[in-house]
Amino acid sequence: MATISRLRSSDPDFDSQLQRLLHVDEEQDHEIDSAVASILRRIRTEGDQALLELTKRFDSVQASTVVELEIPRSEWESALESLPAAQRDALQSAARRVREYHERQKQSSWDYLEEDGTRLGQKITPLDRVGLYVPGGKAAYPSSVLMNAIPAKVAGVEEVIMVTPTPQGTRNPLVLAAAAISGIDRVFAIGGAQAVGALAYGTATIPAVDKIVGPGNAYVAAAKRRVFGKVGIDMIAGPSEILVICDGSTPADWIAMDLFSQAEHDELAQSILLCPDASYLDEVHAAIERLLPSMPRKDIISTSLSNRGALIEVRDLEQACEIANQIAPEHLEISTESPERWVDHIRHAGAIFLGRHTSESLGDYCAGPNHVLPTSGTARFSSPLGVYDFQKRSSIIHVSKAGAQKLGAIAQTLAMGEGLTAHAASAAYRNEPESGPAS
Ligand code: HSO
Ligand code: ZN
Repeated sequence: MATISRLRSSDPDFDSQLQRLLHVDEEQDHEIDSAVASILRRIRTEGDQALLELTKRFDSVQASTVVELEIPRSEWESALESLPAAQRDALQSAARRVREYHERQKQSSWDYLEEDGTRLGQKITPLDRVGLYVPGGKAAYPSSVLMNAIPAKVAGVEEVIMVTPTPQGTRNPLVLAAAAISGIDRVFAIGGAQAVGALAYGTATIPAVDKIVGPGNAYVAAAKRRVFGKVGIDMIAGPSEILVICDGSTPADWIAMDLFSQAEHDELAQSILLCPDASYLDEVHAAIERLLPSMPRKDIISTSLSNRGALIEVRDLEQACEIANQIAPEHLEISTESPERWVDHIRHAGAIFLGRHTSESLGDYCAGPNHVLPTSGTARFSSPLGVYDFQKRSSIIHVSKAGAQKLGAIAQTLAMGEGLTAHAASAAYRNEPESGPAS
């Protein structure tokens, strides 16, 4: 039987109860980190040979060269063809919708001309090469392949290299099919910290990438943290979260199932409901108890709900929005009449789902927006994964002869103030009215 906490925002110690509920143990495991450090060192110094040995040790995959660990495109294409038609069509529709949404995120270069002929601008360039980590085992989500690879390809990334562990040589056909439709360029059957190291440093066979994205276990996360700086990384994803604000007008079963939908990801996932109506909270509570026994992942759901879930009675929907901002959830459902009314009140959430027909699960798979979202309150300062994560900006500065007079005077003064005379002289050379070429 699932127990889920019932809280009331009017309780005198509500704030501390909420803090306890939101607390995530962020302490990093030193044993994992030092194991990862030595794996990365080996990959950096021994390259392919270390990758082969570690892949044999951790995945029981025996190969004599890393070349054998590349999964050829023909295999992903036949994985796609062998899928039941409904699966293939669903993946393709999802990919199309995700692509259409992300096309709109493309940034463009811009510039402007000043009166004296100086031109300033910003040039947008896609990253050259990106690595995508796809976990093996229970969290191998083909939908995450689409959500990571499509924005990279829309951004114009030349080469996206996917790595995925294949324990005992077992390859996941849905993941390979997703690679085939999302524009991935190469796939290697490697995983763990050793795969992250191979992508970051490059080996004789694995090309070094500029950025590594995609979720992974604690070893993968520790490896990403360690290679950050040598390459870019995406955010380190925490457990999934859903926060529902409901006015009590949505069928209780629907909301119970929305809470389950994130709880089923992980024992540490977080599902919270905020509602001003206590009797509606009773209804949802009853729906949870009634529906849970029929869920195949009932053990995970029930652990997640009892450890980190809550049904919270709030004063009104305004207060619900304030609490939502405090939590800054990964996913926020506003399941009320006229949900648009509340959007202006929300400042911190990874994705906002409006209205009773918008279940969060639609966003996980196929609505179009990205499902890689900031977790653990990081929506206060970060955003969904998008095309902009695979594009970078260069500043463009083209100063005219007249502009050099004006800017030179400013720069010289500031440079002298900093005691940097070469800076000042370099500006001054161009600051002599009759000197130098015309443009
Ligand atoms: N809700 C997850 C993404 C996902 N859901 C993948 C189903 N498959 C991200 O928080
Ligand atoms: Zn999900």
